Amino acid sequence: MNRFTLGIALTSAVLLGGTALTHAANLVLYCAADEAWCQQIKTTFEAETGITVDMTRKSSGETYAQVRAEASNPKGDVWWGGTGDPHLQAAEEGLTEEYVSPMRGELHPWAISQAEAAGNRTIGVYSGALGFGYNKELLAKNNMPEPKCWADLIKPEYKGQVQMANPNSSGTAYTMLATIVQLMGEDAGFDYMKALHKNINQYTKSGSAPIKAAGLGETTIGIVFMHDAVAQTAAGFPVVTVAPCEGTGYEIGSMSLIKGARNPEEAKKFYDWALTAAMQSRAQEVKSFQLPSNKSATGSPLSPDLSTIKLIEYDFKKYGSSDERKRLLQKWDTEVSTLPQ
Ligand code: S7P
Repeated sequence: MNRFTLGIALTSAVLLGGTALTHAANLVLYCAADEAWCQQIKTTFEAETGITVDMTRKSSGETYAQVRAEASNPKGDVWWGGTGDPHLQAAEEGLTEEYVSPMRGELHPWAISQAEAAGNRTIGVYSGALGFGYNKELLAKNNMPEPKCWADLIKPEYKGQVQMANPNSSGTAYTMLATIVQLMGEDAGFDYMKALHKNINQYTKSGSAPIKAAGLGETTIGIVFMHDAVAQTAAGFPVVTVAPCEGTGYEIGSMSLIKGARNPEEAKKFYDWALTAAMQSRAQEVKSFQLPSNKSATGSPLSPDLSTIKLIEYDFKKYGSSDERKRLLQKWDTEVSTLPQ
C-alpha cells in the first residue's frame, strides 16, 4: 500500500467510524412494570446487543396516555409491560404496529390470544392474578380480623386502612375496577367501589405502591397484583398475600411496537428478544414473580399458582376496548373519586 492509498484507507476508516458513532444504534423503551425489572431489561439488552436503550418507567395508564399524546410525532419505539387492557386500547386506536414475531411459537396460548385479539398489534409477555396483601404485624397490633374476601375490604373496621392506585394512571387499579364490575355486575360493582372509597387512605399513581406502603407499615392493606405482594414478602417485609374468596381477575402483561417508531429495526430486535425464555427467566432475579409467556422460561416457585386461584373469565376484549375503558374510568371519576370519605 503506497502513502496515497494508505491515506485514503485511514480517512475512510475515520469517516466510517465517525458515521458509526453519530448513528449509534438506539432504542427508546417505555417500560410499565416494576422499576427494578425495567432497569434489568435495559442493561441486559444493552449488554447483549450493543444497542443503547433510553428507558422511561411509567404506569400503564400513563404510558398509554403518552403514546397517544405523541401519536403525530412518536418518540418511543417499544412499549414493554404493564397490564394488557391499555395495550388493547392502543391497538384499537391504531397507535401500535402489527408484528408477528418468529418467537411466537414458543409462547403460551394466552399470550397468543392477546395478540389475536389485537390484530397482532400487541402480545402477552407475562400474566398474574389480582388480589391484595396486608401487613400482618399492623393487623395484629390493631386487633383487626384477617381480610379474606373483596367483601371484607368494605367493612367499617378497615376504615382508612386500605390503599389502592388510581385506575386512570394505574393498570393494576383499572384491572381491579373491571374485575369488580365483572364479578358483581355494574350497579353492585359501583356500589362496592363507593363503599370501598370510605376505607381508602390514598389512591396512589403506581399500582404496586400500596403494597410497598403496607410493607413499610404505612397502610394495613394494599390492593395489588398478588405477585407484587409476594415480592414484598420475599424482600423480608411482614406481608401476607390474599387471593380473594369470591374469585378475582388477572392481567396479561403485554408488549407493543409503537406506530411510526424512529428505530423500527431495533424495536423488532428488542421485541423478539423479550419473548425469549432466557430473558423471561431472569425476572425472578429482581423479584418480579409474574408468570412468563415463553413456555420454556423458568418461573419462580414463589409465583402465585394461577391454577389454584379462583379466576373469573376476564373479558379482555370488552374491558380493553377504547369505549369501555374510557366509560368506566369516567364513571369512576365522577361517581366514586369525588365522594366524601
Ligand atoms: O409491578 C409489576 C406490575 O404489577 O406492574 C404492572 C402495572 O401495570 C404497572 O403498574 P401500574 O399498575 O402502576 O400501571 C403490571 O403489569 C405488573 O404485573
